[in-house]
Amino acid sequence: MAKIIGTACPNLPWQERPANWHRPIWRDTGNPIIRHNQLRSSNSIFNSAVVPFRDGFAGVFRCDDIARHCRLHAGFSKDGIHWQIDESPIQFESDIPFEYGYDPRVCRIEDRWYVTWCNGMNGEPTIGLAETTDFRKFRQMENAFLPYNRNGVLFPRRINGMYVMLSRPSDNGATPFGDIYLSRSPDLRYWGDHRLVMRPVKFGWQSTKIGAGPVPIETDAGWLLIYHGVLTSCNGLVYAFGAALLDLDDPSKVIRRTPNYLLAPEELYERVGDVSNVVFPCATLQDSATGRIAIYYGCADTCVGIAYGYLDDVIAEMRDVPQ
Ligand code: BMA
Repeated sequence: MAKIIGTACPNLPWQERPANWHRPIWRDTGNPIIRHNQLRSSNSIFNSAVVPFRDGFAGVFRCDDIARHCRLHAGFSKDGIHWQIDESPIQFESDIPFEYGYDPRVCRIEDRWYVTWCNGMNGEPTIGLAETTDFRKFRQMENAFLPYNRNGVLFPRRINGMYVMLSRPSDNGATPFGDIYLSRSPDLRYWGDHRLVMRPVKFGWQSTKIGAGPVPIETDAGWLLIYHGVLTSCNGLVYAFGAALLDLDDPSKVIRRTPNYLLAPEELYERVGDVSNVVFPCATLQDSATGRIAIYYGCADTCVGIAYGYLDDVIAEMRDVPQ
C-alpha cells in the first residue's frame, strides 16, 4: 500500500464507490456541485482550486462574467461542497498588471498559499503568481515565465532547496500541441533549470497535448500528478484526465503513468456546455490517513464537479508508458 505524505483531512467531501462501478474514479452524485450561474455576474464557474483552510476550506474560482471576462474570485466552504464565492473578483495588490485570469491552482508552501493562474501579459497568456495568508488579501508577484505558457502548477514543498513548478509552453490560441515542463527557482522570482517531464502519447486520449492539473500529491511511491490530456476528434478537442508518478527527488523523471484515462466526459454536464467534452482537474483534497482523494474539476467550461478515488487504485492503473 502506498501512503500519502502529509496531513490528514478527515472532513474532505467523500462518497464511497457505487456498487456497480468498476473504474478507479467515480463522481459525486450531487454533481455539478457549483453551477454556472451561482454568482449574479457569472456566465460560468469552472476550472477552480480549493485547499483546506482553518476549520473548513478556501478556494480561488474561475468565474467568467457575463461580459465574458475571465476573473478569479475567492470563496469559502465548511464542507467542501457548498461554497460561498465572493461576488467581486480578487483585487490583487500588485505593481504589475492583472489582465485576465483563468485556470487557477492554489498551493500551500510553508506558512502561506500561492495562487498560480494563466495571466494575460500584454494580451498573451503566461503564468501569474500571487501569495496570500488569509484569502482576503492577495499580493501578486512577478509572472513566472514569458508568454506563451499555461498550466503553471507548484510543488507543495521545496525539493533540494528549490521551489519547483510545472508548466506547459504553448501558443496564443487553442494550442494544438503541448508538453509538461519543470522549472526550478531559489526565490519564486527567477526560474531556470528547465526540464522536459512528459509528452503526449501517440493516439488516444492524451495524443494532442497534456498539462499538469492539481498540485502534485506527495506519496512514498513518488509525486502523484493528475494531469489533463487532449484528443483531437472530428468534432474538436476532448479533454480527459489521467495520472503519473514522478520521482520524489527529481520530479522531472516519470516513473509510470496511466495508459487509460481515469475520467473522461461522460455525463451530460461534462459533454454539453460552453465548451463541450471537457473535464479539467485543478485541485485535490486528500486524506493521508486513508488514501482518499477528492478531485475538483471543471465540466464543459461551465460548472464544477468532484470525483473520488483511492491512491492505491490510481497507482494500480499505471504502466510504463513511452515518454
Ligand atoms: C484550455 C484552457 C481551459 C479550458 C480548455 C477547454 O486551453 O483554456 O481553461 O477548460 O482549454 O476549453
